[in-house]
Amino acid sequence: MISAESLRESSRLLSEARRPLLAIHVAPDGDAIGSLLSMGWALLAQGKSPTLACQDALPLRFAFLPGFEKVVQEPPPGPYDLLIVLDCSDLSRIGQVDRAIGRDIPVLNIDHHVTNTRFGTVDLVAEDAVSTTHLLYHLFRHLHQPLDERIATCLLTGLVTDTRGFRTANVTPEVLRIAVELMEAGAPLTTITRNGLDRRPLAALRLWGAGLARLQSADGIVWTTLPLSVQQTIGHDGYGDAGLANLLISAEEAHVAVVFTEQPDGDIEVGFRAVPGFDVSRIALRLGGGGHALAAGCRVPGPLEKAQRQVLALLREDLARQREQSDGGRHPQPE
Ligand SMILES: [Mn+2]
Repeated sequence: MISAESLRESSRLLSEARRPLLAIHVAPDGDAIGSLLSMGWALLAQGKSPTLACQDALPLRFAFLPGFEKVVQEPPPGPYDLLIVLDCSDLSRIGQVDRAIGRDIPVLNIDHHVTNTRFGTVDLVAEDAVSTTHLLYHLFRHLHQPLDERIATCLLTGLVTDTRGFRTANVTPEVLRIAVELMEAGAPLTTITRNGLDRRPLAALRLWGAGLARLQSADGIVWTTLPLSVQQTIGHDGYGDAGLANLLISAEEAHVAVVFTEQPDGDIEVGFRAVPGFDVSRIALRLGGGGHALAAGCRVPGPLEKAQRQVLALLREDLARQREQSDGGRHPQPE
């Protein structure tokens, strides 16, 4: 999964650092937060003084995670001697945290997105890792970092949330073995599953209602739009589509699901999901975004109607090509 050399290089960067700045992506998810906090605890244990940063406020349902309250949105100007970027396919994903970096410092890029641009001084990147915390597990083993209850809890949170409770196609017996080890170290699986996957603000359910009311379907694509006015009426103050794309891809008719979310700045956030056998990371990458084969996203200029028309046209083309390239039976024509 990861080369011995990248593990060695990572541990060299870490051993040379005294005051590392740790950053995760905007609109943080369970894997990003679990990665940030577990890395923070490991660095503290090694006598470092880490600063943990995320441009956006962390969702409160993750407040059970040890160290949650230590994360800052605007890190002090430093100086820092290492930037550790976690769960980001490219450096722009850390948003305005980059303002705190200051002088030129080495970058340790730890990520599992297939679209990762290898922007680090050292890249600890493996696309077959189910989560960034999966990579951190191996890094911590390499560093002989003991897995105490805090670290185990944060690591398991990334495994559980990015695999949606061990349901994705990339879950191997090895992943489950790691989960067992983390539970034995004290990680509370039920608390993690409930907070990481099953809880959401009431406004998110209202947003789903609005999105479902506008649902459309054609050519194996199921999609909807979330205009800014609708989000404002509902009082949705979260990020993105509140998981609506995951709900749409459960439609039996769907090969791909898309949610178009209008942003306050007029841009449109586009979230893609695919059923196994299809790949939406290619179109997301082509439109300036990134992600995984089955879950990806990008931002395109508005207005909503135009973005919808253009993205759906490109997607239809791309899906037709994917069905053509496949071996006939693998991609049935949409009903
Ligand atoms: Mn992740």
